[in-house]
Amino acid sequence: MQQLGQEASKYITRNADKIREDIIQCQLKVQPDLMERYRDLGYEYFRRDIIYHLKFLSSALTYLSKGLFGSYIEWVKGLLVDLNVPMEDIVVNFQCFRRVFESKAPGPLRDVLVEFMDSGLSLLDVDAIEIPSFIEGDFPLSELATQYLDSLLHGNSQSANQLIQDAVKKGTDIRDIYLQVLENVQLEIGRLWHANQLTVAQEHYCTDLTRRIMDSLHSYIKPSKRLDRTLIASCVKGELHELGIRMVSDFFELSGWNTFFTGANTPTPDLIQAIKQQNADLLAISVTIPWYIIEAEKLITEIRNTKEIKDIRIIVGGRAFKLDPQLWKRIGADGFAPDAKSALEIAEG
Ligand code: B12
Repeated sequence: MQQLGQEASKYITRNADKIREDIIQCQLKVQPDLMERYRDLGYEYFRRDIIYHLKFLSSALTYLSKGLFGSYIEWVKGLLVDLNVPMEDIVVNFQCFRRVFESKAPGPLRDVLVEFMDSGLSLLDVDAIEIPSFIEGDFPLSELATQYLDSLLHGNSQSANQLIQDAVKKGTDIRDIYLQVLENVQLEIGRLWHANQLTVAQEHYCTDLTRRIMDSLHSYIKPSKRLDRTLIASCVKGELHELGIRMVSDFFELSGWNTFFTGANTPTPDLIQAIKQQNADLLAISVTIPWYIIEAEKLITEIRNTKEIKDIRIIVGGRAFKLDPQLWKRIGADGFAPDAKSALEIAEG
């Protein structure tokens, strides 16, 4: 069955352009006014989005994970509705995916593709669940998180920075600032962007400031003991979300580990070379966008086939693995943790 999913995934990747044209033809038959309603730019986005949907579907099929595809459908539905795309257009679009697969996909792949589309379509019927705010929760630093976000959204970098520096000087643990303030505020920024309440420029501004504040906090990392253990922390090839794995790396450093943080978009051969050179004990890999899970799997396979480093312990994490909690096992990792604190716990436990 897993092999069928992988073949269906390859079929989509190889034929994406043709499948897209068939889906568009199907949708134009049902909604002939679509091109006129969307105008040039809207129509371009509509065409582009079909490729995005196919990429997410393809990565979910690789791991036969309806959970991964379902979470994408819920996410994309919320995104498009908030951008004022009529629900009917979204439903017809995904119905056309189903129709095209049913009529054109080769025999054995057809069933699995139709099954995945049916599971996705069933979620379009359900009312969108409103994602609650990440900073209004009942946690000790929620007020600081609210003030910090407020400063960011007003473009007041000095006040944002001052809030964090004051909290550290008052003795607040950097780890609490990372997880309760910086992580939650990043997730809140993502939520606001998804709800069309924040622009990409604002997100970039906030993320960059948070990254710079993390840089400034680095000077406070003074572990009470030094361990003779080395962590390599990295994102896979293509993956640009690096704040989370940076937090993981800093947590290990605070606990006395030597850390070698390579950050975003690290090419596999270079990472393998780094593992050898650093004589690392542990590799932490981060994936946020599901279509890069395959890169993590390829990396792990290559490490297991490389004599000098084949026994290194590998843990994975990041948003993609949280969407389907069983996924880490299927790609051959040794462990998974949902946040930086538990990453350290599984490594040292
Ligand atoms: C900032 C951001 C970006 C920045 C990243 C910059 C940077 N330097 O990191 C940029 C602008 C590059 C970006 C790009 C994109 N993004 Co973006 N981005 C975000 C945002 C708003 C915040 C991410 C973040 O900083 N999180 C905070 C960190 C601390 O959390 P974390 O990564 O989960 O890490 C914690 C744990 O997961 C864990 N962990 C992390 N790694 C590891 C590893 C191990 C081993 C372990 C054990 C634990 C662990 O520990 C961390 C700390 O506790 C999210 C929103 C969200 N909900 O995630 C969207 C989001 C992830 N992005 C999204 C999208 C769609 C994209 C783009 C595809 C957009 C586009 N059309 O181009 C691109 C893809 C780029 C790419 N190739 O990777 C979507 C993904 C939707 C989906 N269905 O998958 C999100 C969810 C936005 C949204 N709400 O819709 N993005």
